[in-house]
Amino acid sequence: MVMKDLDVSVIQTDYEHDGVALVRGFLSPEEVQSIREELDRYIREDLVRRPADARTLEADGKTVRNLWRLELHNHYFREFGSREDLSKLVAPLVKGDPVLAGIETFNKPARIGSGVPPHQDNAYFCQAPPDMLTIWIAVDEVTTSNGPVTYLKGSHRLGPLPTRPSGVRGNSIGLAGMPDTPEEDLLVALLEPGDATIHHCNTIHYSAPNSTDYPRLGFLLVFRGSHTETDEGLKAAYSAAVAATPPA
Ligand SMILES: O=C(O)CCC(=O)C(=O)O
Repeated sequence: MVMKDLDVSVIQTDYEHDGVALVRGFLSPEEVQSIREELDRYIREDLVRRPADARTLEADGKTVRNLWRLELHNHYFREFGSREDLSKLVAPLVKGDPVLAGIETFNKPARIGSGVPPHQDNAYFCQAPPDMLTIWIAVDEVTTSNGPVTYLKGSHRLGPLPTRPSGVRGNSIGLAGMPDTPEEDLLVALLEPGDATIHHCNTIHYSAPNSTDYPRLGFLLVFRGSHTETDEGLKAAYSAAVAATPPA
């Protein structure tokens, strides 16, 4: 990422107004390649020695749907998440000192990649105030047919909405209902490798299964402001949902 080439004020304006900012060329092709190689190596060589909840598998029982907590399980990704340029970009968005809260993947493998039900991330993160975000970086090209993430622009202003357990492994809690949204308020994130979105933890989003022959790997970094605290009400709903459908 070359900070000086990113229009930080546009990112900030879009993020605050829409709850999601689209950033073209967030990472260079070399950075994307390096992430891809380390993910491949980690899955091939290390994952077997990590706890079961370091990943969620697809319905075939062997293909990775998600990797979780890479900042704990892998040195390369821990270092990546502590990059100063990231921290500088994120600080005004989380309204405080950024704390790295998670590094994960949504692999959406070819043909069997499952869908993600509509949700607000803060139903999982359970933080108050909701000064928390996700940077979603495309490792593969994201097309209309391999399961792009769709965001409801402005939905971060709705606050926490009613939830229900979804029964989906890796995404155990979803929205109880979807607000009516005009087409023009949907952002379908069609991305080239290295492009990214940055979304607020109350922005509603979802993605369809991948029935194409092309994988759609997303690499995610989650940050919060150091001032946020766990909201016990949100936590109780999340704990019940994740107990009903554990990630592994
Ligand atoms: O990658 C996806 O399909 C879903 C991503 C997601 O739920 C998230 O970024 O919080």
